[in-house]
Amino acid sequence: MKLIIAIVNNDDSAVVASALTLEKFSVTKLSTSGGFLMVGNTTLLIGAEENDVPRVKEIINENSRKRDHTAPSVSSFGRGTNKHELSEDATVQVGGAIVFVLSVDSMDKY
Ligand code: 2BA
Repeated sequence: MKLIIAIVNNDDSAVVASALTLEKFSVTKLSTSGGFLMVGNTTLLIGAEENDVPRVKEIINENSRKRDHTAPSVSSFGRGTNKHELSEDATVQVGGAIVFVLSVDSMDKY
């Protein structure tokens, strides 16, 4: 069994999750934030059999768009919590999706 961790844009998360559940994959959505832009994104947890991993990745890829995002970046400039020090604008390409695949020893449901 594998655990797929997918970080997707908030605007894509409902479509990605729906597409996965339509094909009978189970999904857990977590509200998360990126450490660089400090804006919200969505992390999906998907437990799946190893032979289903390519299809899960395909669904995520088909439903995740790349976007340019311009925002004041905090952490990349090593600055802390003083808002007056924060902003130098950064434009970065975000996504489509960041996908990690981890091996899972077991999954139990009690
Ligand atoms: P953020 O950390 O907010 O990063 C947003 C985008 O900013 C990234 O898009 C990337 O284009 C850029 N970026 C991130 N860190 C950077 C840095 N140190 N210097 C310059 N540019 C940087 P994506 O690569 O598509 O990542 C989207 C989100 O996925 C990230 O949001 C973060 O939440 C997550 N992520 C990406 N790579 C990760 C990793 N290796 N480990 C954990 N989370 C990751």
